[in-house]
Order: sequence, then structure tokens, then C-alpha cells
Amino acid sequence: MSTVKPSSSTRPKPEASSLRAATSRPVTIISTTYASTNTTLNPVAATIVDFFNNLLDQIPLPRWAIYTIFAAGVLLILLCCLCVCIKCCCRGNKKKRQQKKDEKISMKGVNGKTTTALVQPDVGDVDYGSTRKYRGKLLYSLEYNAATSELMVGIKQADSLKAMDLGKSSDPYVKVYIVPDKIKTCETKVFKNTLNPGFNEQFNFQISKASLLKSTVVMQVFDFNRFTKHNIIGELRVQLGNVDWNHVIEEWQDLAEPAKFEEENLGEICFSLRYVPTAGKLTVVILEAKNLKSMDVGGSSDPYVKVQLALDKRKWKKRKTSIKKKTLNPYYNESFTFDVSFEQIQRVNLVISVWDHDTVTRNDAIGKIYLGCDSAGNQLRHWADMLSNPRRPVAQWHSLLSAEQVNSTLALKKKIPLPSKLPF
Ligand SMILES: [Ca+2]
Ligand SMILES: [Ca+2]
Repeated sequence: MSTVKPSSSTRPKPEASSLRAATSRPVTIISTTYASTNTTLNPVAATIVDFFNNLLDQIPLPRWAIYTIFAAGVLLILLCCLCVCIKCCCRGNKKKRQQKKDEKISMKGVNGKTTTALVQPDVGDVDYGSTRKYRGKLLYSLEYNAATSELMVGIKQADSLKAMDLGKSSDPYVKVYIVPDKIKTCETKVFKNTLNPGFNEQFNFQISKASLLKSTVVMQVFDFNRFTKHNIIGELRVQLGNVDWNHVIEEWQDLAEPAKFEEENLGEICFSLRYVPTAGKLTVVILEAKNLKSMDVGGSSDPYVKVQLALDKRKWKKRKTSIKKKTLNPYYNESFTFDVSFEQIQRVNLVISVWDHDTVTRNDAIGKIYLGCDSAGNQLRHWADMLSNPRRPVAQWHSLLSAEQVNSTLALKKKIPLPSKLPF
């Protein structure tokens, strides 16, 4: 083309001399340069190459300029792409960071909400609602005699106790013990059908001044039930390290919800019962006991089992197993047979009690249960199973109850006079 002037001066002679053929010449040159490779290119590729060559020839710029512009364009596009990518990435990270920030903020918000709006009122409800409104209060006294190392816990009276029975009343009694060294547990008498009992009882505990300051006295108010488990109404825990022992303490305190972790476990006992009506023989086999409460210093007991029969609520016959030294899981497998006629079996109560033997001091009762036609729950079931399966031994595990509880329910009268003097 005639407009291609700047490049014409630099061009070699043969091309300059034939400006009219400027369009056709380079094509032939390039086609010759590609001629050698044409042999390897397929016809389609060759036509594409030719098309591009023609296209480039129509642009009024030297080849190097076109290539430079093309390269610059490609570079510019690549740069644009890179910029876009970087921006996108940055935005993504920013979003993530913002999201994390938002999460943190929202978590804070949620935490704040739960502690202030949800948890605290709940705790408050438990502390104030259930204790003050529903459990009642207890008047107790505390006194310590340092000379004799004796702690006196007075259980005076209770007021506005929560009604646990259907008749909108309760049968309250109070259990008192010291933790962590739960050496003994004391109980008041049961007051039937009242929400304002006057107990007026005092319990003494031997405790050194040093351990006194590390101990807590626990006073638990229970509702007695003849035929079902006794329910706890509420409890008081007084840390003895915080008490001013220069004075006798006497104060009312609202009963709190009982701590669930410390339900008194006296242990369990397994024995079998067999009754042969024709022969009039009742056989009790004391098999084993487990998880007995430790009664001695050093966390052990020396347990033995007393098997007692009562006839018409009067002490009648009694036997006992051997003593197993220093164990809370004794194995006995000792058998006791009593003469009990078919006429008597309906009026008999079998009392099984586990005791801790002590050589110097009086033996302590660890736990007790009784079976008979007027017993309840698990015990009555075992007794009934024995009667409905004559001649067959029936074994069962039983959870021990406190001796005080059983005694107050069973209330055995004095021993029956000698069998020979009885009318039957
Ligand atoms: Ca009751
Ligand atoms: Ca002992």
C-alpha cells in the first residue's frame, strides 16, 4: 500500500523497487519461510496461518510493531486479570476476617446474654424460689467444748416445711452428720403430720479443734414414709471454720436444695429365704454384702450380720454370722434355720441388720432392713416370693436403711417370754 512510507526506507531494495506489489511480496517470502515447515502442518493449520498473515499484511505497521502492540495488549490483559484476582482474594479475606469478627462479637453477645439473661435468673430461681418459698426453715444451735473436743449440734424446731405427702403435710425428722469425716449419723424422732415440728434434740460429736475448722455440719430434714422411700425436704450446711466459737450459735436458716452428690449409702446385702410349710422351717442364708459404710478410722469396718425374728412385733429369736475383719464387701454364705409354723409365718417379721464389730467400744449398726407381711417395697416382694415358692430358696439384694429409720417403723416390743410359757 502507498501509505506504508516510514518502513519503506529501511526495507531491502527488491521490495522497495516494487511498491505496487508490496502486498503480495511478503506473503511469498513468509510462505517460503513456512514452506519448509509446511510439510509438517496439515492443510487446515496452513490456511489459518495464511489467513493471519494476510490479516497482518493489511495492518499498515511493521511486523515488530504489531507484535509489540500485541504483546503489550496481552501483558495489559494479564495485568488486569492479576489485579482482579488480587482484589477478589483480598475481598474474600476481608469478608472472612469480618465474619470472624462478627462471630466473636456475636459470641460475646450470646455469652453476655446467657450469663445475664438466662443463667443468673435461673440460679436465682433455685436459690430464692425453691428454698425460701417451698422448703421451710430450721432453727439449730452450735456449741463447741474445746476441753472435751465435743461439738453439740442442737436441732430445735422447723417452720413452714414443704408438704411432701398427699394430705398437704409431712412427717419430718432431721438427720445430722459431719463431713468429710462422716463418722456417725444422728437422727431426731419423727414428728407425724406437721409442717412446724419442735424437735428439741441435741447431738454430740467428738471432733478435734483442727478437724472442726475443716468440717461442715450437715442437717437434712426428711419426710418419713412408712411404705416408700423417705424424701428429703431440704438441708443446711454450716462450714464450721467460719463459726465464731466464743458464743453459742442459735439461728434460723432457710433450708436449701439438697446436694445430690452425697446421698447416704449404707451398703447392700444379699441373702436367700426358703420356707417349708409342712416342716415349719424358715431358712435364711446370709450370702454377702457390698459397699458397706466404713465405721472405723482408716475407712473400713468389721461387719457381721444379725438375723432376728419378731413375732407379733415382739423380739423372738436371733442368730448372727461370724465377724469379717476389715472389709466393706464381706462374704459369709452362712445358713440359719428357724422353726416357724405355717400359722406363725403370717405374724413374723425378719430383721436383718449389719453391724460393725468393735473390740473396745460398743458395736455400731451399719444398716438394717426388715421383711414380713407388713414390710414394704423390695422387702415385701422378697417375702412374698418366698411364700409363693415354698421349698425353694429365693435370693435377693437389698439396700440397707438406717437402723433408726427401721426401728421407728417397726418399733419392736420387748422380748417374748420363753417359748415353753407361750400358749401355742
Ligand atoms: Ca410422709
Ligand atoms: Ca470396727
